[in-house]
Amino acid sequence: MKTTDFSSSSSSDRRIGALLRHLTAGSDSDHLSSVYASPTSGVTGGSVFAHLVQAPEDPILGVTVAYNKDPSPVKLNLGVGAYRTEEGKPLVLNVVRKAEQQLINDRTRIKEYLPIVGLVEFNKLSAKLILGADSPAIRENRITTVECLSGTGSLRVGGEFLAKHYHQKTIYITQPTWGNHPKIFTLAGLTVKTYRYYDPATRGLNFQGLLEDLGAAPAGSIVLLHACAHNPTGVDPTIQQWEQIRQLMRSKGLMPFFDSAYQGFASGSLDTDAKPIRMFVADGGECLVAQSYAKNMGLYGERVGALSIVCKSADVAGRVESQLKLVIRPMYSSPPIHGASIVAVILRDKNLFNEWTLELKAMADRIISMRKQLFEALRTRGTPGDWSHIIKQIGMFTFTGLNPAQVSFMTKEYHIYMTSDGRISMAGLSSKTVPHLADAIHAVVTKAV
Ligand code: PLA
Repeated sequence: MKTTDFSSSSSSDRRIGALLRHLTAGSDSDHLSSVYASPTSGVTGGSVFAHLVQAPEDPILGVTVAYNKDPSPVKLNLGVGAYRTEEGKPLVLNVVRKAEQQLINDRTRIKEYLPIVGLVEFNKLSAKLILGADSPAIRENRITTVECLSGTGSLRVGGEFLAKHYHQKTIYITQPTWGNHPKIFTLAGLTVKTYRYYDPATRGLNFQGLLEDLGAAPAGSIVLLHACAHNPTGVDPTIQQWEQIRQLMRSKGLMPFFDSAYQGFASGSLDTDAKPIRMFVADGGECLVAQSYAKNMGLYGERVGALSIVCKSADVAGRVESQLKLVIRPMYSSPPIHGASIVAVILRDKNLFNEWTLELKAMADRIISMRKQLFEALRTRGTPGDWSHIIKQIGMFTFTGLNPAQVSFMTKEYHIYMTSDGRISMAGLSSKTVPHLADAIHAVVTKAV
């Protein structure tokens, strides 16, 4: 009999295996499997996964699953943040169609693997887009940018890099935040804590609480900042407040990690929405930025994004990049070509770029107009309560203040789908559907569910 020394194995399964072999000397693997198998498994037809419980749907993407099952003709999906036209249809931007046509017409294009860091031109152009063409970090070549799988992938790669190489393992995220943030960073190997951000009483920023919590965070802690259009609250600090946040964070050596999922969607201007990030870069300090092209270029399913790490010197940036490659290679090896190529075509061409900014502004303006229409519709109905936050909040979402019971009533009675925290995606509304939503909100708040 072949003897194997399992004594150094840390796995209890392996130790049990060794013990069984010992007890059943001369046994074959059939004998072992009969001991290992659960009573219902194997040839009798049961599954080795039979013990699994049904996992809950994702709190955001699960809303779409429920919506898709609803046969009602008046159903409305205001769950996931996905832009819809006035006709309620998903939108592929005209510039994206043009860029794709260019790519298809170019017979020299090939499908070889990209490098681990992705499409190099895309990376350069993405850094320029978020930091500004005149950024000192770009001029001094002390930034590394890697293409990642949209915003989520960029956050995850950045999180794992920090967990491996940064001395502080705690990341502070806003209370509340996008539901995926805590999961991404926990799985990346960081410890997640929250800082106060939103004040339900004013439906605005709890600036005092924010300053207190960041002021009390241990020196060097990582702080996740929503660059603009905070999800889910739609509440952003003013530029003066950003400056105070910057000063506090720099004085304590807190590490800024920006999540920029909505550049251009808050104000309609790419430069205005990138301002908070540029303030942190202008002071010469280090930071991380996760960028997504899902919303602002409508490339949701193409999964295009970038992670940039701004360093103190070109030398450090080069070593950071070498380590990022070690994070990426075993995760997904290298990123996809198509989406990043679309972005590169648009960002490199002056005319296409200008056309994009116009289409982006049109999307942002339509969302702003939905805010006004919904606010007016509630006013016309005399709906009790102050609904001015609908027009004050910015970006894709309104944090209505409706509670889970009220949301559930609206789904059941009005076929309106939204996340249970009362967030609605304004981008999913149209002039035609505003009255239906206003009727539902009016009904639910006057009913005292
Ligand atoms: N960061 C924030 C703050 C987000 O809101 C989202 C997407 C992402 C990152 C990730 O987007 P990406 O990976 O597609 O680039 N939030 C959406 C979608 C729009 C989602 O939950 O996946 C939302 O409805 O909240």
